[in-house]
Amino acid sequence: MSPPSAMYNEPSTTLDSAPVKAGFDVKPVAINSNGNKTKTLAEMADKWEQGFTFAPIRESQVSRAMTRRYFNDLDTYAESDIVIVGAGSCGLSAAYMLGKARPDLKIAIIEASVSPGGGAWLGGQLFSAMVMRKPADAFLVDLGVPFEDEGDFVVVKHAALFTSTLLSKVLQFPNIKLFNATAVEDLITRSNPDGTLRIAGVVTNWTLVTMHHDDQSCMDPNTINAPVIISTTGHDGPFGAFCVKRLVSMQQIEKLGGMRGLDMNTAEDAIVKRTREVVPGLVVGGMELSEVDGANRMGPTFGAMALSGVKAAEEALKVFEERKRQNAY
Ligand code: AHZ
Repeated sequence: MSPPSAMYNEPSTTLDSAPVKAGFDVKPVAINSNGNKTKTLAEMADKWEQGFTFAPIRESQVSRAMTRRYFNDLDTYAESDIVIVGAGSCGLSAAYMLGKARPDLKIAIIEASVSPGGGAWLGGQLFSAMVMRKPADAFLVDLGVPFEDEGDFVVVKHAALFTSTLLSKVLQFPNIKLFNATAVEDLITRSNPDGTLRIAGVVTNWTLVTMHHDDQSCMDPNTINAPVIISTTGHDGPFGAFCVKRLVSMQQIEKLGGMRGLDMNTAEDAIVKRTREVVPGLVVGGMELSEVDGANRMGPTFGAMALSGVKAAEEALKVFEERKRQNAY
C-alpha cells in the first residue's frame, strides 16, 4: 500500500539563476535534487563498478514531475495568443519566427503525431538530402543549418538536420509549448457584429481518442482560445488539410480548389505569395494552402515551406495586433 501523499515529502530542489520570463509560469532549471554537484562524465569514466549509482527517486516523483508540468501547461495555454496547428516544416518555421520576434506571446503548437516534423525528416522518395531553392537559404543561415551551395539552390546533407535543429530551437523558447499526440478536431467560432464568423480557437483531443470516435461512445474534446490560428496541416490525407476542410463544412469557404500536379517553379512562389488569413482569425500556410487555392505541388523542395512559415508568422502578428486593438478575443 502506498503512503498517503501527505506522509511523503519530496526533497527540495536547488534552482539555478536562469532568468524566468515575466508573464509565464516557467520553472527554472533544477541542477539536482539535493544540492550536491553532479559528477561530470569524465569523473564517472571507468568507475562503473565502483560505487556507481543513480540518485534515489520515488515513482510518484516521476509522475508528479510530468503531470504537474503538463497540467500547468494546459492551464497556461488554455488562453493562447497564437495557436499553430501542425508541426511540419511550415508550422515549425512559423513558430521559430514567432518565438524570436515575440517572447511576450503565448504560442501553442498542436501536433497530431507523436513525432513533430511532418514530412521534413526526409527529402524526396525517402532520400536523405533536403533541397531548398534560393532565397530560402536565408532561413537556413538564420537557423544556423549548414548547406552546400549549388548556385540557384542549396542542399542540406540530411533533412533530419534541418528538422531537428528547427525543433530544438523552437522547443527552447520559453513561451512556446508543443502539445504533440494531440489533434485539432474542430475550430472555435465567434459571430462578428455583421453576422460573419471569425475563428477564435481550436478544439483538441488526444489523437488516439480522435482516431476512435467511430468505435467508442462520445468522447468530448478540450479547447484552446486564441485570437489567431495558423493552420499548416499539409495537403489532404488521413490528417492533412484539416482546418480548410472544416471551413468548407462550416460554410466559411464554398469549396476546396484541390492540390494540383507537380510544378516546382510555379508551386513554391504560389504557396509563399498566397500565405494569408483565409477567413478571419485563420492564417493558412504550407501545403494546406494548395488545397484551398488549387495550387500545384512542388514535391521535394522545401524552401516554400520555410518562407510560407515566415510569412504566416508575419500575417498572424498583424491579425493578433488588430484583434488586440479591437479588444476582440
Ligand atoms: O501530423 C501532421 C503533420 O505533422 C499535422 N496535422 C495534420 N492534421 C492535424 C490536426 N491536428 C494537429 N488535425 C495535424 N496536427 O500537420 C503536420 C503537417 O506537416 P506536413 O509536413 O505534412 O506539411 P507542411 O505543409 O509543413 O509541409 C509539406 C511538405 C511538402 S508536401 C509536398 C508535395 O506533396 O509535393 N512538398 C512538400 C515540400
